[in-house]
Amino acid sequence: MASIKPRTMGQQFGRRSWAEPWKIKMVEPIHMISRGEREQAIREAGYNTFLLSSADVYIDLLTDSGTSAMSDRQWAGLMMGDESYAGSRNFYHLESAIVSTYGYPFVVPTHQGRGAEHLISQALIEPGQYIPGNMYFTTTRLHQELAGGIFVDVIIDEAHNPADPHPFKGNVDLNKLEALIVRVGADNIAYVSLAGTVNMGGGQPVSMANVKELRNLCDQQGIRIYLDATRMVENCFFIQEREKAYAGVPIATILQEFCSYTDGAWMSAKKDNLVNIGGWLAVNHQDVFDLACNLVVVYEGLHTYGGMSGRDMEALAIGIKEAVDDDHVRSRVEQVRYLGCLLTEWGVPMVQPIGGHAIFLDARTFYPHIPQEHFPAQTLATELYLDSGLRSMERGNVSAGRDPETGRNRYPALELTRLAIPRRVYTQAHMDVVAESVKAVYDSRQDTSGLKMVHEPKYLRFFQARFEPLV
Ligand code: P70
Repeated sequence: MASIKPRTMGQQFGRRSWAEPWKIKMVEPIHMISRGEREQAIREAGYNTFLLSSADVYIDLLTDSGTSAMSDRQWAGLMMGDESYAGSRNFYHLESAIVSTYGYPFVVPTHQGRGAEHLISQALIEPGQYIPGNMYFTTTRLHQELAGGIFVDVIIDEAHNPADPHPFKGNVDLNKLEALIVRVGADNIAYVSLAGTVNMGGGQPVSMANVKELRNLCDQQGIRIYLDATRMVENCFFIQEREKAYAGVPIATILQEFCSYTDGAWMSAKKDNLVNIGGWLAVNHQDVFDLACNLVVVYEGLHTYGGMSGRDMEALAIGIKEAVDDDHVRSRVEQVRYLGCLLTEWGVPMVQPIGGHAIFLDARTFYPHIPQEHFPAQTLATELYLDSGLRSMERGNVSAGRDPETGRNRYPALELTRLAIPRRVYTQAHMDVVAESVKAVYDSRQDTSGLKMVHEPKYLRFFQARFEPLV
């Protein structure tokens, strides 16, 4: 024992340690089932982690969506629900939280992010129009396509290379956007679909400089910009960290400025906004608001609840304010980075730089002997579950689905397995257990072979597809 010299996190990084700005008041027991039980569970789930029962999962990094821990204030807010059908006071709290935090004057609540994507897509896209964006997101693109639109990826090339260290891999390539405008004409572009951070690219941020330039170009062309603000708070942390002019500027101020360069935003409140369910659309223009308000009553509910209960809206209004606290955002992103730094140090291939909400393992480099049609990222998710009951998610060619025109499989450059960290839920010790499990699976990578798909749903196939081992 004498030779062991324990070192705190702060000592390892040559600074004083800091910790999460909260303490734990209530706990939820978790435990790891046996290897034999895990083998049976993943077989019965068709080797798809979406089809596992959560009782069979030990550490759940499937998603950071709706899985965060609410604060005592948010739980208190649940008791203050005004469940009136129309004009609930909780809606007005929510509206004012969104207006004062994000800056858009017109707010429409929805049951979750894809509800808002549906409204904006149906309101603004004419069949045959183009929607350029900084990489696709599954549900976002599907709603754009269902409205008759054609998504075009205009993210910078660096975003498609997992090893490229560019600090703002979410940036729009303005040359690609200009080329599209020249090719199809500004009138045939419904709007620019901008996401901060970029989920499918590894949680990578967009810089303030880039959104300003984008605004200039779009102003010249008369094109509007709508923002997927789902993880925009995390994006602002990277701006604060990496763009000199924003060092020391509060996250809340950076967020206001970024949003001011866009015409509106849709939100999955299940992420940044720290609630288990909820979403919203908020816009600058009365005409878009009127369209969305009309659609919301068809698909979600009245425009003063949009699919949420009064108590949900109260918890969300409080979550929005907590989400922009600088200490909270730092501890959230730095926890992800802690896990990422361990794995990087051990040579595990993953998307660099480490993103805001998750570690994205590079499954192609991890398993160079498994071709993409045998689903290396899906295979890696299976192996992690078998090793430790750790649940992750495929973000590769299963997620990319098929081209709606040709019916052919899309083979994206990025074949990733995502370990998404819920906010305010797991400790540093959980991260250590996760890191050691990934390392164990990496060390035995030669013994692994791929999967074949035996059931393929038409839409968003990754949620319900079933697989079998090749051998
Ligand atoms: C995830 C979740 C949801 C999401 C998102 C961005 C950038 C919109 C939404 C939709 C849940 C998910 C969704 C599809 C496939 C896998 C997982 N992302 N924009 O885990 O919001 O789920 O509330 O309808 O990340 O990344 P919602």
